[in-house]
Amino acid sequence: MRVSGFVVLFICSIFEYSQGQLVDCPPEGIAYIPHHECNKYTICLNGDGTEMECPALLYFNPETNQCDFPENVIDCRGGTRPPIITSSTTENPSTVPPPPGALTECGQTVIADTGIIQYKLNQSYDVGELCSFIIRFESGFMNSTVTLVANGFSEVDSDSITLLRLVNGVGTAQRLGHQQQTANFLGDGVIIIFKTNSSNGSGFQLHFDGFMVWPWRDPKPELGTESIFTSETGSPLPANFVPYNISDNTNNYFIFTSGSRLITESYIRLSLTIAGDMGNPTNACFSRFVVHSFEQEFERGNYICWYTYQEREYNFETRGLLIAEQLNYAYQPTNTTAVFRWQIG
Ligand SMILES: *[C@@H]1O[C@H](CO)[C@@H](O)[C@H](O)[C@H]1NC(C)=O
Ligand SMILES: *[C@@H]1O[C@H](CO)[C@@H](O)[C@H](O)[C@H]1NC(C)=O
Ligand SMILES: *[C@@H]1O[C@H](CO)[C@@H](O)[C@H](O)[C@H]1NC(C)=O
Ligand SMILES: *[C@@H]1O[C@H](CO)[C@@H](O)[C@H](O)[C@H]1NC(C)=O
Ligand SMILES: *[C@@H]1O[C@H](CO)[C@@H](O)[C@H](O)[C@H]1NC(C)=O
Ligand SMILES: CC(=O)N[C@H]1CO[C@H](CO)[C@@H](O)[C@@H]1O
Repeated sequence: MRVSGFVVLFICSIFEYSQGQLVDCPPEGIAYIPHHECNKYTICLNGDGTEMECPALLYFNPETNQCDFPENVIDCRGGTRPPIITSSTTENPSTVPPPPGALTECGQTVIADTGIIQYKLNQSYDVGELCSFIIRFESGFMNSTVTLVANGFSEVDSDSITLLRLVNGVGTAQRLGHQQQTANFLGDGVIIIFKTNSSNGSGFQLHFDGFMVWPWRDPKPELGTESIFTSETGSPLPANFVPYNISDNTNNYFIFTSGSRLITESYIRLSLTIAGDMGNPTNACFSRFVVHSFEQEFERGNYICWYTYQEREYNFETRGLLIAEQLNYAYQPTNTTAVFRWQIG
């Protein structure tokens, strides 16, 4: 999937000119305001307007707030529309419709280089909410920028987005929120976790945008499976691993949450039974399992690996979420299988 993203720059101007006329942004929330020139429009974000331009040959359609084919934009004739009168009180949506292709549901995973995640934008979130998304870059290893375009986080939830980059496993954590609106990293993908402390705020929209680091290299996406279990009841759950592949590393990621909503007084108990041979002749642990936990902060797990056939059970507990990863290192035969069991409460 490919979502043609647009980047909203935080330009500190309250007003934008539109054909000699001031565009008056509503003081709060998001609004899309059409322009006299049909291929332009203004995005207002909490009172700040940024003029945007549609991709070539498309016109902004105020009925859908999207760039559209000219034949669908009835108020435009010959590239212009009649002067626009805007009022700061007309645009005050209680929910903001997501852009096309945006991820909006907790637990979604996507394979794309560019896209939008919009969750409860201008809609209240709940106390202890927990929502995660997995992005794997379609073109493989990318230089990616994740930008928090809009958010209504309250002070106690000021840094409520955690990004975990994926690069041969779960890498370093970065926070996004009031302090920091942009993160730049190299990797094969990213896990995005939204976690709240209060019910005082509203959600967010973020954009991710990847660029090839080595454009001359063949695109080679990271292989593996990825799943977020938000409301599973069945246990045991066999892991659906992409098996060992002699020519490629395969990295499989599993995220467990107790529903999209964290039950703050409860723990998730996860047990992981691994059977097989991870083929680590030097104990280098290239092929391995790792279980990370996340309560307030991301806690890196220890490597689990061995080199002769074994069957072992591991138990983990968290009130936040658990991320289990299985890495199969190419050129090193493994034949592991794993079964997850869990209990909430
Ligand atoms: C990645 O992108 C950032 C921002 O565009 C840039 O500053 C940085 O040099 C890039 N890094 C690489 C390795 O291409
Ligand atoms: C929630 O509160 C805890 C404890 O005060 C704090 O450590 C954590 O950073 C807060 N989380 C967010 C998202 O602000
Ligand atoms: C919500 O905000 C109010 C102030 O606006 C504050 O008094 C209250 O403690 C906040 N509630 C939570 C759960 O953070
Ligand atoms: C193993 O990896 C190669 C190279 O990416 C791919 O063409 C092939 O389909 C993979 N085999 C399996 C069984 O996934
Ligand atoms: C796979 O597992 C079997 C035991 O079921 C073991 O005997 C065998 O050596 C393993 N094969 C590889 C390639 O690791
Ligand atoms: C549900 C919700 O939070 N609605 C808010 C959307 O934003 C406007 C201001 O732009 C608020 O007035 C609403 O309360």
